[in-house]
Amino acid sequence: MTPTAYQDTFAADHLPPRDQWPELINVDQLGYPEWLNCAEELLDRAVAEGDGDRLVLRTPEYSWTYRDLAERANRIARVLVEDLGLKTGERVLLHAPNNPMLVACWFGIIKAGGIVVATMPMLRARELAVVIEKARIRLAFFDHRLAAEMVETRQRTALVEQALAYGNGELEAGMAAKPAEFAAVKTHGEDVCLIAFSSGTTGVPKGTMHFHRDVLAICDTFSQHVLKPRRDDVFIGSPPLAFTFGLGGLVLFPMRVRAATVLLEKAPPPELAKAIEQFRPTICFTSPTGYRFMLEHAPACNLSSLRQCVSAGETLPKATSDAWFAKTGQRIIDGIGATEMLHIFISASGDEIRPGATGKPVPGFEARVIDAEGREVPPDTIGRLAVRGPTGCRYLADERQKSYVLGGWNVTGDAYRMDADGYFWFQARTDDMIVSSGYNISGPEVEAALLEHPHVMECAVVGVPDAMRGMIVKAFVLLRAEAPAAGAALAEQLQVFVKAQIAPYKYPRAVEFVAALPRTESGKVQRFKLRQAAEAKATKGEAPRTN
Ligand code: 3UK
Repeated sequence: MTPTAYQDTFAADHLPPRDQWPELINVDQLGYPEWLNCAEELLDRAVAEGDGDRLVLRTPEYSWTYRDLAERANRIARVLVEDLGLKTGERVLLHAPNNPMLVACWFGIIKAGGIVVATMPMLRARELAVVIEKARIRLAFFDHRLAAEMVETRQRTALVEQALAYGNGELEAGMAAKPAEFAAVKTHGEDVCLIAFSSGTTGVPKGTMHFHRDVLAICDTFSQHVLKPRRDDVFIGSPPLAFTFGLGGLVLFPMRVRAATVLLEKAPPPELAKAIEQFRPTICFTSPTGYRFMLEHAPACNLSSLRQCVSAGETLPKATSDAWFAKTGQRIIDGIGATEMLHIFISASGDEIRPGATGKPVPGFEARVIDAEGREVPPDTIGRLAVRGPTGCRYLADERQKSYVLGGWNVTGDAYRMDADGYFWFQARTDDMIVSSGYNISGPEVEAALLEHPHVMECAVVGVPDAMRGMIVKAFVLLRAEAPAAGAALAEQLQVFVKAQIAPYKYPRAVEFVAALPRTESGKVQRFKLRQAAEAKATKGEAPRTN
């Protein structure tokens, strides 16, 4: 049984059995005390150590200092404890775009000994209800502009007893009646403080449970050793704080070094590029698509303030890395992370970057490539990625724990190759590998080749059923604005181009031009949707075009 300081033991009671946990390594090296409240560590300590007047959160309209944030978090903690009867260990839902009050709620909940369950602002009532039921949530804070969705959510589930809106004065009125001080609840380093739902590309969402200690661990591994932020850095980026990529990159990493962060409620690439020009941040977190679209739609924007750019969520193709380098002189830091691991565990920065490769295990983590039986394979062999470190997968009451953790290693569902120098090269999601005429083909490798073509803006490559070959490679292509008209001639041009870049058997035998690719809220291409669409077409007797 995990030691817990909590009155409500739901989280501890629903951790997977110990023998299903991944092996946690290098925890002691992090040197954390046994009792630890991560909100106190990241926020109260900043104020206590004299950094209360430093700016921490900036928006296009206003800025908050560390003290402003701490005072708001304290008042929110008091509302939770004194008005809403929060028991320690209770889960609190957050539903809002990236803004300072969302961050204040995050810290308020954790200071009060609650557990944060943050949800992407675009989630609808049906999806919110699933999260609420799974994490047994009684209390919610939300941005008042999302009120309609919250009303509908509460019609679907009766669990939420109190939902307070902010931005319209409701939560603010409760806060105004409270003093600005609140002593953080003494929590254990292994108490759960965060349940992050995996964006997953398919299936029922999985809640991943993370400890107070884990929140600091991601700051003191990837951020400290690979990103290397400084006190005077200004962070910016697009991922929602409900996505742990965004939480780390836009809140935890800056605050660990007392830096500042620019929060944008909506950050599609053109807006992100404009905000970079306006705020002159030094560190940017976004997706590969974010970088590609910034180049396409904001070529004239001044991005010269950036000194570190981080990409995650999907593989960063060499073509994107090169194009960004040509425009900004910056090599993007690619990093693979997962909700289960909380943040990035393989990456590289500076001179260590090899464009096209993800990088090497982040200090504190170990990674290897394994075969179907779980044995490590020799270098340059494609297999399944397995990783372990101070953080790891602990699903909330989910059978899938047994398939994610094998022999103490976290198996992420990614096919990878490690080269002789120890660099890890992403191949595909394991279930996205295409087998055609007996060949194993990685969709993202074909995508990387297509992206080298000047007319290709975005693309996704999947396997679709084919009577002759079992499966054929099909590319869905989104063209650049200045590309010639979509049609058979251009499709053939792309096919010839791919054959010249990579082994010809990998070329897309079918090419379909599309106006957009289906994506998850965290920005990942939903290849299963493309496969389903292609299969539906095939069964309707509409054969995919083959050349
Ligand atoms: C894929 C990548 C290739 C990969 C995440 C940074 O993406 C994050 O978490 P999710 O749970 O998805 C995990 C899966 O996404 N992936 C992520 N990064 C890369 N594939 N190259 C990459 N650089 O399939 C992985 O298993 O949504 C990323 C930090 C925190 C995160 N939660």
